[in-house]
Amino acid sequence: MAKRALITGITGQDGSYLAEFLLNRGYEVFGMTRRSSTNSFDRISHIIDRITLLSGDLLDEHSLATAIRESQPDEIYNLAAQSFVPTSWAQPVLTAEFTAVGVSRLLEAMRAVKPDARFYQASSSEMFGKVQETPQTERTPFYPRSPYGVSKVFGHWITVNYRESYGLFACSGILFNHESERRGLEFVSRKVTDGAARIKLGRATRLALGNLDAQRDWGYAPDYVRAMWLMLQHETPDDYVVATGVTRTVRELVAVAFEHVGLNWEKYVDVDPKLIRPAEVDVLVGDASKARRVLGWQPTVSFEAMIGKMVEADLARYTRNGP
Ligand code: NAP
Ligand code: F7E
Repeated sequence: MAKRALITGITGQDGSYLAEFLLNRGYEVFGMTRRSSTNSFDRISHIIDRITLLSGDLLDEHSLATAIRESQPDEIYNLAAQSFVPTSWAQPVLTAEFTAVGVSRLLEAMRAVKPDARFYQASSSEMFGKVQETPQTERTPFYPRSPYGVSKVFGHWITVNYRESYGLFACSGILFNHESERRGLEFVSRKVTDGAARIKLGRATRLALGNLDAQRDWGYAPDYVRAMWLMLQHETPDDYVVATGVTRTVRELVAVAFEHVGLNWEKYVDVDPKLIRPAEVDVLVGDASKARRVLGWQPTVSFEAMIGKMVEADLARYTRNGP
């Protein structure tokens, strides 16, 4: 019989890639979506006939229990969250409700309705924040630097706690930044590839950015959803860092994207002080040797290839859509 998976956050970047990945492995895929006045199905429109959507919200535990009851999942992937770091300063309480307490609600619903399901929590390198050691591993202490990071620390520890308290098969994947053609336009990678494409096509003349010195360990999202799945296939539940092991500055990211369209970025980019964060995570670099050793996971797409794909997709989108 086909395995069944329930994905919260299926309309997001990772949710859409994970749904495709699981469909390709013969899974029956259920996705939880929340009601809005206009739907946000762009990333899943190509597979919408092959998945079952269930209505639910991380704020509403009853809806989570109903989604689990209706889907009877073997695996639950909790990818839903308020995931944009700057918004977490503007809406800290809502961020905590979604990104922190929402994890407790989902775990409680699973404990009550389907305790034998396997659970994946989308934890984040933002938990390392002001890093206590380099590179960061599963044993590096957390020091989050935003309400988002603080909320993710809660989500991580409540997942570990439910594993230890109730014996649930619950894993926390500590994923470093991962990007793609489906990344939201507000995140720096996509903002830059979209900006380079628009400037190349004469649709914009300038691109405003914040801190160009920040350093991130950027990987490709389809590689990272494979790691989520591998965690739930292992015989024992555990926590894993998923990263490339290479860090780059935002400035390097900008240079690679603009170079791809044959432009010198320094002529087009402005630094806008309004985009500087109240507290910054200066440099992240992950050590994924445990995921490599135990799960056999490794990234397959280089940073340059990923940025190239993203710029090409943005150019194609504007060319397709006309002036
Ligand atoms: P994303 O594109 O922002 O997607 C977030 C998803 O969460 C969307 O489907 C959104 O639905 C849903 N959502 C938000 N609030 C919700 C609520 N109250 N109830 C139900 N659904 C809700 O994020 P992503 O990049 O795919 O990331 C997936 C997960 O991994 C997130 O938890 C993120 O924090 C975490 N993470 C991401 C990265 C990364 O680099 N991408 C790294 C580490 C961890 P709508 O479409 O309705 O808004
Ligand atoms: O910023 C700097 C900014 O917003 C990266 C989320 O998926 O990954 C993501 O969080 C860096 C920061 O991602 C702009 O200051 C400069 O240092 O793309 P970002 P993030 O904050 O690292 C983690 C792992 C998650 O878990 C999150 O959910 O880029 N930066 N100029 C800028 N950032 C943005 N957004 N916009 C700028 O104009």
